Amino acid sequence: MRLFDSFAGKISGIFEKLRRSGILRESDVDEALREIRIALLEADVSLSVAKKFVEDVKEKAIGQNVVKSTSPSQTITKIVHDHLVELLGKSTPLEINKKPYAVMVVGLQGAGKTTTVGKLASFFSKKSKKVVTTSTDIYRPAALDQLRVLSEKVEGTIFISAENNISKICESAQEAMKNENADILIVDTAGRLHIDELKMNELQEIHKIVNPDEIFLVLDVMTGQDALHIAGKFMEALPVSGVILTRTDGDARGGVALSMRALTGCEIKFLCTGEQLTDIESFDAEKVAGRLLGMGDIVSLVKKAQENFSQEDAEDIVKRMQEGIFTFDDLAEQIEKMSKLGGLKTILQMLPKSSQLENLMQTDGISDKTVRRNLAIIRAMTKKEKQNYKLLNGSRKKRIAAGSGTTIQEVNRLIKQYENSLDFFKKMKKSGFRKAMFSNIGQYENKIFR
Ligand SMILES: Nc1nc2c(ncn2[C@@H]2O[C@H](COP(=O)(O)OP(=O)(O)O)[C@@H](O)[C@H]2O)c(=O)[nH]1
Ligand SMILES: [Mg+2]
Repeated sequence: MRLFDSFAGKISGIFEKLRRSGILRESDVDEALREIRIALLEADVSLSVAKKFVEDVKEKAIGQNVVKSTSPSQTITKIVHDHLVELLGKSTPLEINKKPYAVMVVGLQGAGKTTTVGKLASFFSKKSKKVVTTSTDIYRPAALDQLRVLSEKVEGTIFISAENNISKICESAQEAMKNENADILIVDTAGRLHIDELKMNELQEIHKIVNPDEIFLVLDVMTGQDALHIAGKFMEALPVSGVILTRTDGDARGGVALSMRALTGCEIKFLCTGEQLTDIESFDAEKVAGRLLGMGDIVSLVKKAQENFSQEDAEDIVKRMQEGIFTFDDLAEQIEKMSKLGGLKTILQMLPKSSQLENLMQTDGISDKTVRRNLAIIRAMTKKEKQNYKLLNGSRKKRIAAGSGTTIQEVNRLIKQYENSLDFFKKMKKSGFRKAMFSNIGQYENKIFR
């Protein structure tokens, strides 16, 4: 997620400086607070919010007598962390175990509603929920197809459509919920390019029929401060229960996320980080605050890994390795799973900021491009070759390079990586596998991808 990158860089820089300086004077703290204020303003946080934030931190710092405390830089880091959590706002967990559970998704056209409905279906489906999706966007037939296609990609999710009548659509979906014994209903709605053109009464009608447990407002962070204005308008018309921010992978600054709670009172529920179905994460103020302060985000990485790798998968790999049948096909599958985690960039971003990792990315050319090329090489192999890499002689390598649009050097490098990962796996004891995979994912990555 790039949303907070620049802000996080500045904030963690400020604290690194404090940590390095050891003894803190009152003036050091003041200087840090001044820098935090500037960083907030540069992140597009409104002046009033930035001012209040710094004043609150200062008051707390004086109250706790930071300068005289045993570890001043830690104390001030903790204070700022806690205030960031408060600023971002903790969100109440969704009660998705309630059955039936219904969600309505609203927002302007192009904000990312339909994509988000697909992502939510995927998110709930991973929690073993059976989902029904439907769309009341009767004005654009393409919108219905878009949601149908997305829904088909999510296991166990059923897309329901009906004739061009909003109440009929909602009723059909509710009927399907019963007939299919489904858990969660997600209703997509029509948007408009501008808030003033929006048919609020239509949304209110849908709200009345569906009686959803949550109304999620989808906002594109690229719209900047305007998003706050849009949120205000929606909140006047509907009991919006949470905000979902999309395009956090773009180059928007973090202002919307940092000001949403303070200025609208509305909770942020999810962050969307790309166009793929898996590019969604629950919003966790503690985690974001940790990320902002350069504490990394191992927790969410591990969570994501656990969602995508099952215990059975892990055991299956171990078994195959022990039997000596971990093939290139298995490697390809592992690589694909890694890219499901959001690609290498995302994974590296979630790890604590460290120049070592950044250097690795730049100098060793670990990139999603390399991953794709490696997959192409594996796909260009014959079945026999995938099962027994020792068959790969010069002429076969040449054919594979030509077939995958890569070079012999790249083919050789992949074979070397494969041998390395065989080694790596062999060294792992069965019981330690899952632990090693999840707690040490960065290292695992390097073995697989280098
Ligand atoms: N990069 C990026 N693109 C997104 C994200 N969410 C949605 N999109 C894209 O935004 C465009 C509009 O999304 P759509 O769901 O059709 O918006 P709607 O009009 O609100 O239903 C599509 O091309 C999506 O792929 C996101 O989090 N990141
Ligand atoms: Mg749509």
